[in-house]
Amino acid sequence: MSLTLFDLSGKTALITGSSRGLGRAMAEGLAQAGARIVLNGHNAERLQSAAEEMARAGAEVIVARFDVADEAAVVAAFEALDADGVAVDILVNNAGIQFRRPMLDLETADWQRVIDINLTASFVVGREAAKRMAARGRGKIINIASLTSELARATVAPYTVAKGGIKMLTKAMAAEWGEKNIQANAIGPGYMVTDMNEALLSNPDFDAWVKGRTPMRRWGLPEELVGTAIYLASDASNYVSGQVIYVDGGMVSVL
Ligand code: GCO
Repeated sequence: MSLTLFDLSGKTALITGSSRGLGRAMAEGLAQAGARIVLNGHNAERLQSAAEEMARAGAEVIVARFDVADEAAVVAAFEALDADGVAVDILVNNAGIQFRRPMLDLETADWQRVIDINLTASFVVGREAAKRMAARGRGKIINIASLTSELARATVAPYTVAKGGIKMLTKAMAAEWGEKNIQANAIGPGYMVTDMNEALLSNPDFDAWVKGRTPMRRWGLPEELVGTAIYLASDASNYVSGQVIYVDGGMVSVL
């Protein structure tokens, strides 16, 4: 009985920003747990090659190309999925960008772009998914938070503010959508080996800081999010909502 709780067979998962990085790792992991995957990105070439690679590995993959920050495109994408009879049971709001600059030098337009993509888009995509989940009487929403949902680091203010907002958006979703049997939770990755962190990984001082500051003394690997993603996407978490689970080697819990 216990392991079937984690079985995602018959479920469809939309993961935004899933042609690479953390989103791609979670898409592959949810596919291995049995889910059909709706792969999303805004770069057509990267999205198509990711879908082909996953299909060759045996995953059932649908491509949904849209920019999460373009509300009209998001609405149209969900209408297209409706028309194709594709019901999204699991949403992973993963798409996000980083923009590192001290606030004294930060243009408001750059601030706004990070907020639009990393926070507002999760509300818009979440709302469109939840409308349909509510009609079906069940759904799983997994927002991707961050260590910066709890702690600030200099030079990443808009990202920090957005990720702090993601933590509270997750609780707001839990508050409003619990009665519709939608569970909304978040995963807070630690310092992970991703393209977005290339500049940090290749900086010896920052690399040493991460290893010293993390109890496990190492960076995390994208595939190390998969177990938590499967748990939050599955029946194993049907009475869990509003939570943030940090997958961070212990970093957020220690000084
Ligand atoms: C940075 C990093 C972090 C990590 C992650 C930590 O510049 O500090 O990009 O933001 O990516 O979000 O949880």
